[in-house]
Amino acid sequence: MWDFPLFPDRATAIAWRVDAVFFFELAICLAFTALICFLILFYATKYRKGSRADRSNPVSSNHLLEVVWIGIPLAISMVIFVVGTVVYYQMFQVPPDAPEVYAMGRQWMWQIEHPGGKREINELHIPLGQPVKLLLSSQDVIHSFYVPAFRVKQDAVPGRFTSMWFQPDKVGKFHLYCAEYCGTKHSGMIGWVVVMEPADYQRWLETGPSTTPMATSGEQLFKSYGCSGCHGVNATVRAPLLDGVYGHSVPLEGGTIVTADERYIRDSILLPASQVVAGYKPVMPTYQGRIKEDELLKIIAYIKALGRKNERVEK
Ligand code: HEC
Ligand SMILES: [Cu+2]
Repeated sequence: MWDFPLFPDRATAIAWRVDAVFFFELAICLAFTALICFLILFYATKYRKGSRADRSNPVSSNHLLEVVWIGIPLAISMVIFVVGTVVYYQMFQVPPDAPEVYAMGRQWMWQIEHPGGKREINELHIPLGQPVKLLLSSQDVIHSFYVPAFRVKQDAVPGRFTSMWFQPDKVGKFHLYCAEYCGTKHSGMIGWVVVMEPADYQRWLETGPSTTPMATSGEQLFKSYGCSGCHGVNATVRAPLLDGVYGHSVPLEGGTIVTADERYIRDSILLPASQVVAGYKPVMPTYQGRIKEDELLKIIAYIKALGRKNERVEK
């Protein structure tokens, strides 16, 4: 069978909106292409050699005409800007209740870890009709998480977190690509996003070997790396308790106030001297190069879980 789809599947609500922006801009381009072709033919005919068109008194300036050809393109480009911005905001405003899945890019695969600790490689299983937030990171070079059927794409950058979200509205298997040239086997860095009925998804989560939730593994690492020696309740070093830090504002030495998101916690661990909490001494050692990327994700998941349990406490 001759099967040549011009467009990939549309499996999220945003997919239609992205396509609508595309078709809208395409329509504008086509309209102007048609207009220009028409004018070329029209004037080429009218002023062809030997025609009796009036060539006396050529127009040298026409203010009305200039206002029109500046005004109309300006109005059109502002409309394109507004339409694009609206869709962009919809794409990047993550619903607050979306569960977080970690996706780590490395040469040349996607390692996925669900909050419950279930892991997969080059496959992401998600339930139908529910928003999912992906927290992206990279162990080596820049990768890019790209699901054409969802019309979303986001870089995974070493040394920091980026995030994306989507809400699938179609059951099925959809291509997952790395969309950033990342070395020899970049083209092999592909996989599937599998959208399942919520009940099937629940069953899928429960199959396979039992898993340790990320936050639990994180707690163990928190102890084995000696974090608890300073941040624990009974520590002798004066360090902030981390309970409740996630999602709250932190006053820093120097007067600025930041919100403790994943990025802040990550920087606090890898580059502690860059952001020192007000009232504390910069005694925390850097863990750059000592903690592996996937371990870091677990420690962060642990600190975030602390944040949900308790309100911020002072020590
Ligand atoms: C030698 C003691 C010490 C150790 C070990 C230590 N920290 Fe810290 N940590 C501190 C101190 C002191 C601060 C506050 C000053 C600053 O921001 O650097 C801090 C700040 C932080 C912050 C920011 C807290 C806030 O309230 O904003 C985080 C997050 C953090 N540490 C996580 C960790 C993790 C994770 C580990 C283990 C991998 C760790 N720390 C190991 C002493 C320590
Ligand atoms: Cu890649």
